[in-house]
Amino acid sequence: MTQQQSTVHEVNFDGLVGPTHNYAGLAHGNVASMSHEGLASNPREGALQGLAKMKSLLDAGFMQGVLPPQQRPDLGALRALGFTGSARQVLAHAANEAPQILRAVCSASSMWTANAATVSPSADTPDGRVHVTPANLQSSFHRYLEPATTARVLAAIFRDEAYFTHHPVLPATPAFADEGAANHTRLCESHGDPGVHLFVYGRRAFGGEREPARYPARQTLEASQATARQHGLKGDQTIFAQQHPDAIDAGVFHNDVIAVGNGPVLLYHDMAFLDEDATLDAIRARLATPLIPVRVPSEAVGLEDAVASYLFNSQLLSQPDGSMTLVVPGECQENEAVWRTIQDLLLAGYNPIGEVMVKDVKQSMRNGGGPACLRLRVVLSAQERQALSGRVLLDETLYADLTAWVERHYRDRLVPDDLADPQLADESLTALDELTQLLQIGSVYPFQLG
Ligand code: SUG
Repeated sequence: MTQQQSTVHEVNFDGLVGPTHNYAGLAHGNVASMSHEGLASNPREGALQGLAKMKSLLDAGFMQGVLPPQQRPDLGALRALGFTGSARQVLAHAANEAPQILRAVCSASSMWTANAATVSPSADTPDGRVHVTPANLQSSFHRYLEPATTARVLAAIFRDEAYFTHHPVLPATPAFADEGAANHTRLCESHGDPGVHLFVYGRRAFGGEREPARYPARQTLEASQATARQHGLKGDQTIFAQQHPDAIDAGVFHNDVIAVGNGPVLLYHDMAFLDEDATLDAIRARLATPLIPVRVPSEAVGLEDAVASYLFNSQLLSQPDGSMTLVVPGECQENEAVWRTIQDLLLAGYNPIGEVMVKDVKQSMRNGGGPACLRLRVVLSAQERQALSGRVLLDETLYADLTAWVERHYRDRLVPDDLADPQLADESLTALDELTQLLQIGSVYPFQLG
């Protein structure tokens, strides 16, 4: 490793849980979202749980970034759908005529930043810049509302054109259904080394393979290939593997619900890929260092337990000594088979996973978002970190400021009926206006009320 490579680190950019966080049952095929519809949420607790996770990782020596939530309710979307009048009238009409639409435009789903974009580090791209493609999230209406603001936020933070290249969102149509980094894993020796990119897709738009029967496949091969092309990744740097359709039908709506990779380690369930052997062979053929597959068989953890516990939606993070820390949600500790499997992984000598951290992100988990959903991984060199705009890298002061901001502005209880309350829209707007100043990211929101 060269001197320059050793200053390269992965920065996890976690999404802040927004002030309208609620349980609207919006995500078909996401078992947690479907089963918690209508439950009272606690946005304040959700945001504080997210911040506490970020803070523990910072304290453990990892680099941590933060991404802002989006402006909700999205009044612009309601107006585009024909609701007219003042903000108050628009909200009232939507609540009366189309409560499902109102719920969708209030979702705080941008917290799951693993779906914000696909990012390739500069070590892998032909122009030596970090490449970013915001995901179109066209599979659901509430998430389709995110990309325009996501693109503005990412462009504001990764602004310096000498280091960062931004690509257009892929055409928002089923053929190019894209859910971002949740279906993209970079494997390498260490983060500064060139890596290979494992893109996992749920279906092919143009032809042929098996598809899930019960739930939608949210990522197409064509979308993954287009992203790889945009980033200039070549055939010897990419693997395109189909996710097992039976896993999608069991509630595994993204690959990051059934596999996680870091460095040369791929932790995965035996039902992750339709063709497990071919997938591993293709990775081995391209990876410059020996792959360390950590396979969890169905006999140890069934698909249902994998989905309920989110074992694979853990973060796998590199320590300076080469060992790795697994950051799992609290639900893993409550599941006997899963907890036993984690203990076995820690004791096994063949993999570098040496430590487990358990984090409580229940508010997010009830909508199907675990520790890994809440973060976008961006591998950055020292110069690239230096080139970031805004105050987005977490330190003690930013953590204190954000915690105080949440405590000032967030409610501790929301039920779907509260979403029509114009006061909630005002509160969110005030909170976000203050946040843009706190994070120094400029005007990234449409800020339309009135
Ligand atoms: O897209 N849930 C999100 C969870 C995303 C998790 N992300 C990753 N696995 N990377 C989704 O299904 C539920 C919202 C609601 O029902 O209110 C929701 O959108």
